[in-house]
Amino acid sequence: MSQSVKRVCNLCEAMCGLTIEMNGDQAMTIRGNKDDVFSQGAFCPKSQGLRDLWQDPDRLRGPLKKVNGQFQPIAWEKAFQEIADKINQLQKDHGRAAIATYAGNPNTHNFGNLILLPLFLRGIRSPNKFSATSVDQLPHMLVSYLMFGHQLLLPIADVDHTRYMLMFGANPAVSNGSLLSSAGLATRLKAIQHRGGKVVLFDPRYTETASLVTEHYFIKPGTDAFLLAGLVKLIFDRKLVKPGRLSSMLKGLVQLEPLFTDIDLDQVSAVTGVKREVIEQVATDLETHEPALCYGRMGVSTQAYGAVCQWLINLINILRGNFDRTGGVLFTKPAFDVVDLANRMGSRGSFRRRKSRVHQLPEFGGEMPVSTLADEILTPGEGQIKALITIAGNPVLTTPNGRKLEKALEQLELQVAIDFYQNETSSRADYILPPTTSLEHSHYDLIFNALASRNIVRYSPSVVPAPKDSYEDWEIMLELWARIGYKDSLIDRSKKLLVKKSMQALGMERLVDLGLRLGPYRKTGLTLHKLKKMPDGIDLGPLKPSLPERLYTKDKRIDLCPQPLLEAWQIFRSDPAWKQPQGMDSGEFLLIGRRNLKSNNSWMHNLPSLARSKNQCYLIMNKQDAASCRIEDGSQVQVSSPVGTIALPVMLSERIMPGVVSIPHGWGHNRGPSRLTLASQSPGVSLNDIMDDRQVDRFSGNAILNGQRVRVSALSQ
Ligand SMILES: Nc1nc2c(c(=O)[nH]1)N[C@H]1C(S)=C(S)[C@@H](COP(=O)(O)OP(=O)(O)OC[C@H]3O[C@@H](n4cnc5c(=O)[nH]c(N)nc54)[C@H](O)[C@@H]3O)O[C@H]1N2
Ligand SMILES: Nc1nc2c(c(=O)[nH]1)N[C@H]1C(S)=C(S)[C@@H](COP(=O)(O)OP(=O)(O)OC[C@H]3O[C@@H](n4cnc5c(=O)[nH]c(N)nc54)[C@H](O)[C@@H]3O)O[C@H]1N2
Ligand code: SF4
Ligand SMILES: [Mo]
Repeated sequence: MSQSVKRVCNLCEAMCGLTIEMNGDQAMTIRGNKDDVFSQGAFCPKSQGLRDLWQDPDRLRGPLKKVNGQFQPIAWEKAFQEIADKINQLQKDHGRAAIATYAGNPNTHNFGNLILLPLFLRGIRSPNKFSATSVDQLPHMLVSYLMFGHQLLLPIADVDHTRYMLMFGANPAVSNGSLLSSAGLATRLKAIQHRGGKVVLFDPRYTETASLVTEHYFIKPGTDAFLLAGLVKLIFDRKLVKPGRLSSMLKGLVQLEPLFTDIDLDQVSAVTGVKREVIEQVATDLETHEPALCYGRMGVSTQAYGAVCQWLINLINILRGNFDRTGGVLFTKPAFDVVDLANRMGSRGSFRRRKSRVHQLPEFGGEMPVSTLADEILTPGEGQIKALITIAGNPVLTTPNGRKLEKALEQLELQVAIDFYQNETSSRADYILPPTTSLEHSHYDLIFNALASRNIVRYSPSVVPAPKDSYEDWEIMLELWARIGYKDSLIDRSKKLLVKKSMQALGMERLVDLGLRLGPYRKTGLTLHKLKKMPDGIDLGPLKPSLPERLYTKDKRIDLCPQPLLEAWQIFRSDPAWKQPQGMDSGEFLLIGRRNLKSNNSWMHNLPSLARSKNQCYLIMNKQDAASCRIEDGSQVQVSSPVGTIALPVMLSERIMPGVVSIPHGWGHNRGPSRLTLASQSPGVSLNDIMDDRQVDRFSGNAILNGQRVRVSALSQ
């Protein structure tokens, strides 16, 4: 029996269309779908992980409960009830804040999770909500909230029509694009150059992407805000401010210019390590290339002035008239408009509504920065966290100071993991509730369609049947939600039961259908039924100008100078580096991160098609630096920070800026009673064991993961 299914890969943000062929029960071939309206055959080796994940013998297939330190199977119903009883008891005894939640990255790739998670979190009603957002894209969302009135309204690079792409701290040749869903992005970057355009990249490492672009420049980690400020200054000084049709939609332009008058380009050059001529050339490029765009991702989001960086990037696009313009950056018009739906539900965003208890970090979007999670568990007092529920997240490996978090977890009265792996975080839980995997349920890209370089819509059916007695993530959350609520009356309980039953009867797909029927393409008669008949998807056209209608600010104008960003600017301008760039002692380096091609954060290292025999977790160091520190290629080195020390092999290279070292995150599969047979054979070490959790962008609360200082020394064997 052979069967072929077309399906969008949900393992990263690129959304490649795949053709999956089943031959019998187990044999499965996965290829790119050439007819896909978006990806036209593009795909990457990681796609094979879909099959491996489904077949992985280590993957949990039923719920587990820890009894006397050992996991034992437990029936679903019993697990749900025991967990809910404990949550209710803890909230009754210690208040709502006693229960914390951490939602990891895969939630954004799963439409059931995206729909159910808000309901689940509302049921828990705890201020202690955390997610991977604050180790990632929080600055992007915060700046969108402050300037455009909605945290989900992110400007998207129109890579297919631009003539000039200025890129900071992104490595799409490995990541396949982020906050820029664009299957086959590497080819699209090449295409810009084939049409006579230019791609310029700033990155402290000569990355896989660097070899695809027209020009690459090293920049000292954590200093992009200085460079971007210098560029804005040049735009003003050279009278290049030409917002075009946006002029009438801008607020705060007059206030803006004086901020940049006394920026000194020689200082900028000294701090960033970028030659003054290069900065001036980029300004000239922005003048002579039209349309042009500026894009900055992880490297400039997770650094000291992440929010300032994203603000300045928006300013560069707006001031040059490349905002809301074909070939510049634009807002999308997704078939299921999550941005508008969130608005209708009253959640455009929020900022500083409260502060975290221990470190007074700001709330954003109802969440607290995850860098403070461990201290919120460890610090006694009212509001202390007593229980943690992780939903598709592995914070022991993915959040700063993982060792501290690991210790904190031991102190909890309840830990629950909704995860199909027994890994570094979930192995410490009292209960693990494993959901079905991707291929066992249908798929729709609620978030990434709204972040794509073209408006498209596709539906993906399930490929293999879900086993009997299995639950999808959303069903697990729904079951728990229905039982949580220590103050619930009998009437509340029965109402919840009713909601649960009707959601189960409806299913998540019906909600997607409703979203499509109410969405911006309703007049074309778009329904899920219609979409299902188009297995290659429907192309809804290129991104188009949509302002001022698409803005969510009250006055329908873009706020160029929101008050909170002016405060962030003041903090930035008082950085002592403006006067005197900080020196480094010998043996001291600035640490940056790195992603691995056949991996995703911490969780694909147990999949045979992706696991590599060669160790991926090594330090990259510049050859000159190595010579002065007497470090040999391939030797073991020790890397220390104020919070920890790790040891790993070193690879010497000329492709990294002197004074900078790079380590990938998501490794360290040699701790805890995990069940990751393959991953534990090539465990690596965890970068986040040495990431200092106290280093956060104090303005936004986002973690600083790039540019922390570390000491590197040779380890005698
Ligand atoms: N130092 C440093 N740290 C970083 C980064 C960095 O660059 N440097 N990057 C940061 C970024 S950008 C991110 S997004 C975070 C990611 O941080 P996390 O989201 O915490 O980590 P992941 O490794 O993505 O973990 C995903 C977990 O979800 C499980 N999982 C996968 N799919 C599903 C599913 O469908 N349902 C359920 N229930 N579980 C599932 C996996 O088994 C795994 O345990 O890491 C951050 N951490
Ligand atoms: N294969 C693979 N794909 C992935 C992931 C993965 O783990 N593996 N993770 C996914 C996730 S969750 C995300 S968020 C995206 C991230 O997508 P990207 O942002 O494209 O990926 P990163 O590799 O984090 O790129 C950050 C780049 O910033 C550089 N950098 C570090 N510090 C600085 C700095 O101070 N200034 C500048 N200018 N650059 C700096 C780094 O050298 C790195 O090349 O990738 C996604 N896709
Ligand atoms: S690039 Fe991303 S979406 Fe495309 S096949 Fe690879 S993992 Fe899947
Ligand atoms: Mo991420």
